[in-house]
Amino acid sequence: MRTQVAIIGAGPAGLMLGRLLQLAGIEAVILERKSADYVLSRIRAGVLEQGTADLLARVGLGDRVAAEGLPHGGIDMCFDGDLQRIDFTARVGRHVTVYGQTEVTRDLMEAREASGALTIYEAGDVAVHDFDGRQPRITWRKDGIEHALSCDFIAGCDGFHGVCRASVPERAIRTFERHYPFGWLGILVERPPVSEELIYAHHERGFALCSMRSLTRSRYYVQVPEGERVEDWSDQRFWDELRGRINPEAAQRLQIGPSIEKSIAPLRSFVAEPLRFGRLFLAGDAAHIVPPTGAKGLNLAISDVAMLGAAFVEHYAERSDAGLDAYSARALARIWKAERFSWWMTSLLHTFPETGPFGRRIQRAEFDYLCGSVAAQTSLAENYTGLSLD
Ligand code: RFL
Ligand code: PHB
Repeated sequence: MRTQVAIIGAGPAGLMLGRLLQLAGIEAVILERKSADYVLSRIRAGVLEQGTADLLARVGLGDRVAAEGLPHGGIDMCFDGDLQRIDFTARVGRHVTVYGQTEVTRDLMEAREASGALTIYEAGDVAVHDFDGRQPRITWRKDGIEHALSCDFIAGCDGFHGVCRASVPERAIRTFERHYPFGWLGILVERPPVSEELIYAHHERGFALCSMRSLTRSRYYVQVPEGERVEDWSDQRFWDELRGRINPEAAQRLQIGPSIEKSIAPLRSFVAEPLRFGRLFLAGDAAHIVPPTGAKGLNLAISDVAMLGAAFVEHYAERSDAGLDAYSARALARIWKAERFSWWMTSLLHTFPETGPFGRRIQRAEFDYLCGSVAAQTSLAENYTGLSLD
């Protein structure tokens, strides 16, 4: 079997890249370790930057996000119960859209299936070969049979624990990492959200976030120490903790109910450099991780493949490798800015073991500065709604 671009991973990065290539008449095969149902059942990100929603529309998938997505013109920042709204529309003339990653994935999967393009789910033991030569190859096992695919390029869109980054020789790659000694305990509940917009809250007991998936379904998070077990968190314990960390008006309005999903996600900052190894390109979580506090993970995966897709189109349609040669540096410039913003939001809003009384005063001063400065609000709004591709 042969194709032009072999894409490893059917998450948002792999599926969006597949869509961009397909619209340009470039052949691609997607190989995914899990089943389609499993991929769709993962509850992850919920906020789309304006550029991400715009790209969905540009690739012909704008209808459902326009009908069901919730445009948000701002967020609330809360510090020890004090509230400050950051008005995105007033500050930068842009907004974000609340639309779950599950829905983005579903839209891309359905369009791909309808187009007849090939996705191989439940592909085991995927291995990438010869990407430093002219003719890369992929092998995998399915239903007990060994398969092989040769291609011009490999796109490693296989997430943080994928095989692509792990296949690069250690001397060719440099990684940068920051570990946070806490995680987010999140629950999903079939109740209307506590507020029209998201509330990001700092409290001495830790961070809390009030988010949503729709007008009837809410998503809430609280910071928990590393090593905490979901089994130790009854719904009641979660609600009590959340109520104690957000502003009293919101705590009073909060509609609670039985959780329909409950899980703990670790927090990490991670970047791999470079993003290109011969004919292998990394994109999305395969190349970088941000803590979710800036709502950047999914958006960064999409902006990476917007750049990579354009570079492949340039290669095939214009016979120019300028885009492919520039991809790593161009994508990393944007990735590091999103890393900085996500780290900054995390540092402002969480309680760290080493924070201490001085650290808390600094966090308070940062919040007070944000409240009193249009420039600081503009900076937050500009980053949250998404920086331009260059
Ligand atoms: P994905 O979505 O992880 O997709 C990678 C795909 O590759 C497959 N795969 C393989 N396939 C074949 N062979 C192999 N050897 C393979 N190894 C892996 C995987 O099964 C998967 O389908 O990466 P992508 O496309 O880069 O998209 C990135 C986003 O998914 C990610 O950045 C965000 O979801 C991050 N994230 C969150 N971001 C937010 O902005 N807000 C959140 O609330 C939020 N919650 C989360 C998250 C990520 C989580 N992870 C990765 C553990 C919660 C969790 C639990
Ligand atoms: C979510 O709704 O899951 C969500 C929203 C904003 C974030 C992180 C997660 O910053």
